[in-house]
Amino acid sequence: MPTPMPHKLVTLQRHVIEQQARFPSATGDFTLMLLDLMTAAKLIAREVNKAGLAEVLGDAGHQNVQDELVMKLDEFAQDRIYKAMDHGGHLCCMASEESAELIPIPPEYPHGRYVLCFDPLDGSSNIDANVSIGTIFSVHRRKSTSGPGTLEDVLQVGNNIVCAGYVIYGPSTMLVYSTASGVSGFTLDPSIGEFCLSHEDIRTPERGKIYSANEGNAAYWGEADRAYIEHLKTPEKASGRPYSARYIGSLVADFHRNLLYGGVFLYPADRKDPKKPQGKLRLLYEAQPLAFIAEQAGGAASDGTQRILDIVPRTLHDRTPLCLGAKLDVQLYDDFVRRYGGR
Ligand code: AHM
Ligand code: MG
Repeated sequence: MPTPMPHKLVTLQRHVIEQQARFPSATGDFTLMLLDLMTAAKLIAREVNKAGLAEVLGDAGHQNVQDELVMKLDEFAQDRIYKAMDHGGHLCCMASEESAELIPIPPEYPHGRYVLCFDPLDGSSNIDANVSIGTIFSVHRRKSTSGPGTLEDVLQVGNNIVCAGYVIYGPSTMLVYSTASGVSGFTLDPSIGEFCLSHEDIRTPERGKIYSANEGNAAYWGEADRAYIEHLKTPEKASGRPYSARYIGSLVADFHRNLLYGGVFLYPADRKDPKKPQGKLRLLYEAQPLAFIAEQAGGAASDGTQRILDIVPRTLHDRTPLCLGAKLDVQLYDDFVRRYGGR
């Protein structure tokens, strides 16, 4: 039986071009940049999909700036995004979870108006077990006026994001993005090599029914975090039914499921690693972009004391506690943090 067609066929390319038409003064720069990124996503999807067959599984034999083991596919994804984005003339610099320093645009190429921050392959510790993983990205307008991009261009508050999204490499590959007018999801049709609109105007439920947290770390959490999760698990407290626990340990996959079904993701500050008192997740490459998507879909994101999008990054690899997902569940988390006098 032929695959049923959606009621209208819209490719990502067309969608991005149509979004651009909303801004009469747009030069097309931004559109072309997103299309370059889309190409990189397709290359990564191709490699991830054949990961078990090719010699691409396993670690690359060294650690990154975060002291985490780098996988071969991390390096592949980093390289493809860099090579797709370095010469288009749209970016003034990039920053990646896998690079200790700012990534400059080579001097022989023009420097553009935008900054790209990305996590090339999030959840990569899951790669060898064939679990869904993802790429996360955000785009800011540069602050400096010309020439190579600077730290000031990258260390911007999330409120300045002009576009953010993620690609999830799962049973199918999906790209979900927002340019601050709602959230749209596209599924890659591998037979034609196109991302096609499959999830129009994604809205997340106001209250969820799922919680996602690495409860194995609860002994290292603060009291507010423990009490909050306990609350969600207690039927009498959690509006009559306990929340279901779902934790893949791959942020994009956990976030994507919760976005569609309704839920809250929590990675609190913990005392497991004295070098990482703010928890594990990175503000620029994970928290900010997903907070932007969550808010655009009607959800919320907080560190317990403030909106993630209000936090000003101080360094390229700042970490932040993260509560992300359904609006009422995130508000409740903030209430717990207040009630317990802090995290
Ligand atoms: P990574 O960027 O090195 O892949 O680490 C981030 C990942 C997230 O995808 C996930 O939410 C988290 O680490 C899981 O951490 P933990 O194993 O501590 O639960
Ligand atoms: Mg990551």
